[in-house]
Amino acid sequence: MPTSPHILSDDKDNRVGDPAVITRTKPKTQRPPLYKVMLLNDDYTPMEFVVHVLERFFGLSHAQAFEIMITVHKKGLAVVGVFSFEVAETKVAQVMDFSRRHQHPLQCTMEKE
Ligand code: TYC
Repeated sequence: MPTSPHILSDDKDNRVGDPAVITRTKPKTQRPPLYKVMLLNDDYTPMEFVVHVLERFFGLSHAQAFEIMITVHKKGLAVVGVFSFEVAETKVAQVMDFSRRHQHPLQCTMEKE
């Protein structure tokens, strides 16, 4: 059945050219939201410990880890990586737990991109 005599409908009764209807031509592929994982500077955590954390939990090379550690040290924080919610949550928990167990105040947080 046509929707109205003034609106053209296709063979599936979708209204064609009706401004009230938004039609999607491409199939919608939903991407999951991404989360930035950030490391925060403090005055007490040893630099070598931060480098070790970055190598161990983020799979960075020693050179990459050192570079990010220095950025955090100088700027106050840096993005370490971008992940799905579950992976970001796990990384934050691993870093926080490892730091606490070594009695360092290192802080790691996540934020929606
Ligand atoms: N500021 C620390 C120091 O001078 C080093 C440090 C770097 C601490 C990065 C935390 O996320 C951090 N020992």
